[in-house]
Amino acid sequence: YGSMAGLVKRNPAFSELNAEDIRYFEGILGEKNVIQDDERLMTANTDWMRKYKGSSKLMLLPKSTEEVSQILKYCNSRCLAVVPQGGNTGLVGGSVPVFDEVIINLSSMNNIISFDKVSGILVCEAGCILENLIAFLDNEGFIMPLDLGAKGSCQIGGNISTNAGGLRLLRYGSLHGTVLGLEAVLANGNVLDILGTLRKDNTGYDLKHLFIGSEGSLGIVTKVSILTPPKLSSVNVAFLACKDYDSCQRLLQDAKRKLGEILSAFEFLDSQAMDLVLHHLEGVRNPLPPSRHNFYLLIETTGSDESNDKQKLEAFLLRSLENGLISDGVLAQDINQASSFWRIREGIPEALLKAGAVYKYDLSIPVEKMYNLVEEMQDRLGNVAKTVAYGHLGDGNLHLNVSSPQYDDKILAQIEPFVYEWTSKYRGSISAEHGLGLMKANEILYSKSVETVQLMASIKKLLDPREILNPYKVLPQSLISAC
Ligand code: FAD
Ligand code: S2G
Ligand code: ZN
Repeated sequence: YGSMAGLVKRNPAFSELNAEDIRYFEGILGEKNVIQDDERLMTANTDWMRKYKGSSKLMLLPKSTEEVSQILKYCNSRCLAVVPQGGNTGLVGGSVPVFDEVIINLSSMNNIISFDKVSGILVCEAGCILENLIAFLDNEGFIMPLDLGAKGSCQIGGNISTNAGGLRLLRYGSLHGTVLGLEAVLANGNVLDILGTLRKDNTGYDLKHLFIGSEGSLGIVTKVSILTPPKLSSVNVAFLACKDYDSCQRLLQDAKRKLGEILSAFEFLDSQAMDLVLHHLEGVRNPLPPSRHNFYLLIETTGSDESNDKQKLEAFLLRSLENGLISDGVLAQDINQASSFWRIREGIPEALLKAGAVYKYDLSIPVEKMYNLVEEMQDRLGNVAKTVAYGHLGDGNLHLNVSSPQYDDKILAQIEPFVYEWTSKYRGSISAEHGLGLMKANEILYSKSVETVQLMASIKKLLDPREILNPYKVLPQSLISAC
């Protein structure tokens, strides 16, 4: 879809990069960490969906907090805008430049600093890839409290900066609960060390929460301390089919009661999502005999007693079949089958990308209403595009995606502002877990009051007075410059 520069104007207060800047950065980082190569810049300028494309001429690869501090201190003094970048898997245009912002990529800061096997507290650098942390902890008998389809590329610093939700939030909660502390570098180069590893610390304002979900607009997260749960021995995964959405949401209520403490994930996808995955992903098949199933559920339980947990889940499935809440279901017999069920759910974004243009909406909506929006959206679109619905039903988080062979402004006009107005009418959130980025910076008032956003803008102004950190993102430009 190319550059979004048409939607925003480059801030004339920002300087343009010059040869002296490059020399300075090479002096502190070494030439090989100052990237001007077109190929690598092309990748770093383009988001995962290939929907947002910046025109940065420079990517920096700092190896330490000290180097990040020197970079920001210099950029702040030169009024050079920057965009912090982790794994670049963000889906709202937040991780790539809009114009020529300098890209500060954290990939080289990927060391594990400490792990306490008694408390399960991990301290690591922000550039650690989520999948690598999962593997490290697996050896120690622990797991990460979050898991998402982008685990192979996304970094813990990016997860924190987007307050990523993911597939395990239902059981382990949000990063606002599991992150115990962090280290961040502010726009002026000051290093904020709130890298505490205490479960309880009530000494003053808990400032780490400002950075969790701030999408690189308040500072660059350089280190993290996070509480990791022990890895439990019995994990069971069931793949179920329901004849209607009402059954799905009633099953969720049942699962919370009847599976209770062992429930660890409750994901849903509709038949359009299933069709896309089967059509676009190699080697993926529907574990249930195709029939008039309209909805699929993936339920995972995690506990410490294999026989008890399996028996509990089997009894739950049997009861759900008898009372008609599910029309079919299969319990994974081994880890491979469990992974094949997860592959269906986690593969949907990739299948959507292969299907053509995608319009992504990540919404928190009251569970009982959720599918009404999907049906109304499909009515509005008719046959010019397809609605695809899936998501973390357990968290009331709908991923409503509209798929069409090519991008078309007329389709967008059918979706926006309708989808935001609808969500706002039900007091939902126009961004459940992906953040606002560039895509929704001007839509925040559908979910937050003007006074609230004005306070956010004044905090932004306090921490980043020259607005060099990830400009044009998260908050409406008008409100920031009005401060
Ligand atoms: P990036 O995309 O590089 O950056 C994201 C934002 O954080 C940008 O605004 C960037 O400026 C900022 N940032 C990055 N690193 C730092 C840092 N160290 N300090 C300050 N700011 C920083 N998201 C979910 O919440 N739940 C899901 O289930 C989920 N599933 C996904 C599945 C797929 C296949 C894909 C492609 C994406 C998915 N996402 C999901 C979205 C994305 O993976 C998350 O937002 C993730 O947390 C981004 O991490 P990242 O390291 O790629 O960050
Ligand atoms: C998920 C991924 C992004 C999307 O799969 O849970 O967060 O909306 C999403 O395709
Ligand atoms: Zn998600």
